[in-house]
Amino acid sequence: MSFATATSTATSVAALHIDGMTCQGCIAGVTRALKAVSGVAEVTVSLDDKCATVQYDDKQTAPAALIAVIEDAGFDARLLTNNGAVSS
Ligand SMILES: [Cu+2]
Repeated sequence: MSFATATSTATSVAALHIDGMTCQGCIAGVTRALKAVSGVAEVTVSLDDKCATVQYDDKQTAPAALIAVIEDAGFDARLLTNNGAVSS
């Protein structure tokens, strides 16, 4: 049995503010950490905006888990928006 397409179905998008990124290496580390989360389909990290945009399957993961892996990678993260809604 083979699974040719392992791509997740992105149902949601979260924007995260990330503090502590200083260079391309940091971006690579954050991107790698986020892409390792099962359910994450697409990751865009901006050093200038201190922001990550993550498309994910909300049946497999959640913004809290995304924040946790970023913090595990050594950065501070908080949720800005989820599915376009500004978090309180
Ligand atoms: Cu760096």
